[in-house]
Amino acid sequence: MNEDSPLQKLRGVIVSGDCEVAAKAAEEAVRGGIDPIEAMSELRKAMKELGDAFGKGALFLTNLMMGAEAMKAIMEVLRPELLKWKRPTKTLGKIVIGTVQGDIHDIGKSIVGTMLFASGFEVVDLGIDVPDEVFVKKVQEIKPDVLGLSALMTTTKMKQKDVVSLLDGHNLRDEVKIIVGGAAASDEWAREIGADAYAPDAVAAVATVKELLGIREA
Ligand code: B1M
Repeated sequence: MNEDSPLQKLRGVIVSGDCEVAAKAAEEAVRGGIDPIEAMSELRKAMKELGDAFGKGALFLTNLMMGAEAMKAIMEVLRPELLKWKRPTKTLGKIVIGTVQGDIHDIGKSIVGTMLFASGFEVVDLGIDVPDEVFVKKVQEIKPDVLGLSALMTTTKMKQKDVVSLLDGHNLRDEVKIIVGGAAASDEWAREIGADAYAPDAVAAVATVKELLGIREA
């Protein structure tokens, strides 16, 4: 990738963690006609590299936090671009989504929610660190077509399993499709815990939800 390309600049600001520069670089990239989906995919790689460096002890938690803030600043600019896709059609279905208990990672989950909304779904985002019982309560109250559980850590992915079991215990498992995602999840994990599907990223999440609901439109 060209070092001066808008995408490369955005990757650079994730590493430097400067929010102001991040927002300006994102605005410049949008003016230059950047593809927001491609940008999100590249920036996710940059976030992963940051996380890997942190995991190896080469970066501090502060670097991770600053990178996350820069990513959020970029998302504030890219989100309206994604929402431009939204067509005023009747809703394709209701989705309840949240990050499981004990986990405060919300960037990826929010991107998934935005993409689903932009694709025509009604989305209720329960936020982060959502207790198992709240997911169950919201399934009872809202009666969504799909419940989305995000988990980024190996420790918190167990909560995806707990929520599936709790829904089962309330005889609600057959009332809702369940999709899991986040860095800790996988296809195999989804099968193991009795979820209906796993999606590796936001684009796949939209396609998977449509598939689960038998929606064939493009
Ligand atoms: Co954290 N963190 N973090 N962190 N952090 C990870 C996850 C980690 C892999 C980094 C590392 O050490 N290599 C590691 C977990 C290790 C493990 O369990 N194996 C880790 C750790 C250890 C921690 C702390 C414990 C650190 C500490 O305090 N010592 C702590 C935990 C806090 C807690 O949750 N209780 C912590 C804190 C933080 C910050 C606050 C600094 C910050 C989060 C800020 C925020 O979200 N508001 C942060 C960040 C930024 C990361 C990394 C670097 C990046 C995550 C991210 O935003 N990626 C992450 C490294 C990594 O992911 N490899 C890491 C960008 C985002 C667009 O991608 O979230 O993957 P992602 O979402 C994608 C897909 O996964 C998918 O679609 C999204 C868009 O394409 N997807 C779904 C996500 N949810 C989905 C749901 C779906 C479908 C698809 O359906 C429902």
